Amino acid sequence: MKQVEHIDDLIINIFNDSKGEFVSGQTLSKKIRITRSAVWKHIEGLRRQGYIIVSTPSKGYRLVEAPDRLISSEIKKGIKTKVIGKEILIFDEVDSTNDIAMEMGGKGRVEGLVVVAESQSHGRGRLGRTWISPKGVNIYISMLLRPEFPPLYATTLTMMASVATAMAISKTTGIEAYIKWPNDILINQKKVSGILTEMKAEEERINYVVIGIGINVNMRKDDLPRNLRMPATSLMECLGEKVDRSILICSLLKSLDSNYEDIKTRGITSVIRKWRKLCSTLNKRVKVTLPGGVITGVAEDITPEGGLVVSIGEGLTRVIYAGDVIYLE
Ligand code: BT5
Repeated sequence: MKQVEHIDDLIINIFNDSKGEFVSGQTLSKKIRITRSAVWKHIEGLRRQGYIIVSTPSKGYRLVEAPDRLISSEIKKGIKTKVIGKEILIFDEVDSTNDIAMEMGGKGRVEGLVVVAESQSHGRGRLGRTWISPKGVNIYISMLLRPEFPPLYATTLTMMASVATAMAISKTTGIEAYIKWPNDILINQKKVSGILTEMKAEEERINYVVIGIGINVNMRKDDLPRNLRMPATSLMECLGEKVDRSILICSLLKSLDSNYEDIKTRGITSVIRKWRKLCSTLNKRVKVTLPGGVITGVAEDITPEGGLVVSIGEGLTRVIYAGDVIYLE
């Protein structure tokens, strides 16, 4: 597990500011306060990561092409948030960004800490399922929150994340994305994103919550996972062109931050209102697989705690808090 180097980020920022011009080794060494041989070592390191950097003894270094890589300073520059994204950690490869954020929560790290990875070796869905997480093409992100409401309302945070994800996707790409209860984001009935909320709680209070979001961004059609319970898609497949992952992450963090602020200052009603608008599950005939069996009926409503109200006939309803939904129409 290697955190992407801070010095590399500084060098890239200087190259970006130079707008394609040469930057001398001396300038880099002065600005970053490292020796010229350390500059050279970092340039070599960046080349190994796929950066194309030309150099001449008289002029110095020039960045010709950068690989598609997430950089925390670039993301920080693109957001002005109150809580979410105050600290952003980016890793090349982790087991699961949720595991890292949960660990950080246990260590008392600040609310709003965000963990991002280029790939996950054990990306997780609910109930121990796998989240397929190839390198450098998608978004795998987890954030640490310390909300001051009882554990019963934790599902509201999954709803908040679903709203923020659907809104960020639509804003960045212009594609309409919809929420499928409880934690899927769909485009054209295919799954483009999934959300995993985990928490450490006592009976009456939440110690901390981690919300993990996976979004298939630039996965090519042929690389999309097959034979899943629900067909998968990526934003690139829907849009026909690559999507800038940094811009999408910035939009996601901003949307999460403003919705979280809404919950804290005005309660959950406004997020639930937005959720209803973006949800494709309500008023549909559904089959719900529960831990203890299967029910069918019409998804009628959502409770303030995030439970799905399903009308099962003869005037009877059931409220479901966890399960997998299939649309029957
Ligand atoms: C989810 O679970 O959809 C939650 C996924 C959360 C992933 C994020 S990535 C960042 C953070 N770190 C983690 O380790 N996890 C979170 P669930 O509803 O249980 O759906 C899982 C199912 O989705 C799998 O069993 C597959 O059928 C399907 N699936 C797996 N990978 C997929 C992908 N990349 N795209 C679409 N579907 C996928």
